[in-house]
Amino acid sequence: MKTAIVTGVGGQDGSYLAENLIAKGYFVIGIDRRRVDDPRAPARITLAGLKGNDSLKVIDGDITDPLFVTRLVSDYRPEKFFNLAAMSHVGQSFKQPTATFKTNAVTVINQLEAIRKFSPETKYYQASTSELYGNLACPKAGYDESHGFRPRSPYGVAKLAAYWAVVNYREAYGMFATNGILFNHESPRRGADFVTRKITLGVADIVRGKADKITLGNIEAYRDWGFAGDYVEAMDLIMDAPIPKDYVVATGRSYSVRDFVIKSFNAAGIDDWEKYIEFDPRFMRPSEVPYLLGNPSKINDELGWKPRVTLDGLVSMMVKHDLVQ
Ligand code: G4F
Repeated sequence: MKTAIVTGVGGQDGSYLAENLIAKGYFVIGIDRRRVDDPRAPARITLAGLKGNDSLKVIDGDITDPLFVTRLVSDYRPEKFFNLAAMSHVGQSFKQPTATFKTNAVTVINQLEAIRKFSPETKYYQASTSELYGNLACPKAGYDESHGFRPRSPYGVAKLAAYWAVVNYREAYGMFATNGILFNHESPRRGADFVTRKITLGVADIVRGKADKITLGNIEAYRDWGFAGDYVEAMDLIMDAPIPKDYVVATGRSYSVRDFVIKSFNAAGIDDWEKYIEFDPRFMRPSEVPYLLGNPSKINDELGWKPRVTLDGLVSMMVKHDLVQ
């Protein structure tokens, strides 16, 4: 049986990827940080559909511990290693810059080194990000793989170091190591502190009379938002490619946070959305990424990947889900 390790298995992407790999016949070893046994904890919810599945083994472990990682790689010598665990909240990274660097950069080097030493045939996927581009002038067709980087947060800086570590191990040691440069991807499993889910949960609370406002920061930022379920398919296509390369994964369309707000209220049948939105400077970032648009031509041409869900489809899926919670 083919084996894959997925770090961050309890998160949005990890849970979709685990489902996807299991459906393809993989035995998945999912790494999750030990947490109190709270049935509402995100990992318990996202993995609920896989409960009791013999093809999933969840191991509690801390990816910042190099000995844990080394033992994991040498014990299982998996066919694929997907590194999805991270300190993934950009705003929060300003408050924890060194912890973010340890989790998002140093651990990647530890994982690559463990694979180089103990399982050089293992293919490695790093969850890289559109945050690398920062605030450069975005080409009309969107950022692609040949574009330079200029991160704007401790999160982006750490992910940039990890990006280059992956490229370096590929070039120096001939390892199958890749970066998926994913633009924003969302779903009903998205954490409530990311803007899309905060909005759809807020809309649902307003409809039910449990809240009368949603407080947000910069609603003029633009993002290229796709559906996380589509993006995990891209991850595995990248790992099955004949040659290890880095790929942009995006929809090729960018919308503002304001657009997402309007669409979410409209999906719940509310037109006068403005009276429900309040500005709160606490949600502003010391430096912002104002505009992100990805150009997915390379993954489309070389690997045949295309997103299936549109932004309207995504908004409707998330609002519907949150209305019945
Ligand atoms: O939803 P966000 O927090 O996502 P962000 O910062 O774009 O990062 C996400 O996507 C990246 C890929 O590009 C990933 F690498 C990263 O791990 C994460 O998944 O914020 C989106 C935009 C930002 O411009 C933010 O300033 O929404 C703006 N925003 C406005 N009000 C807010 C809020 N963001 C959050 N989280 N909360 C607000 O109240």
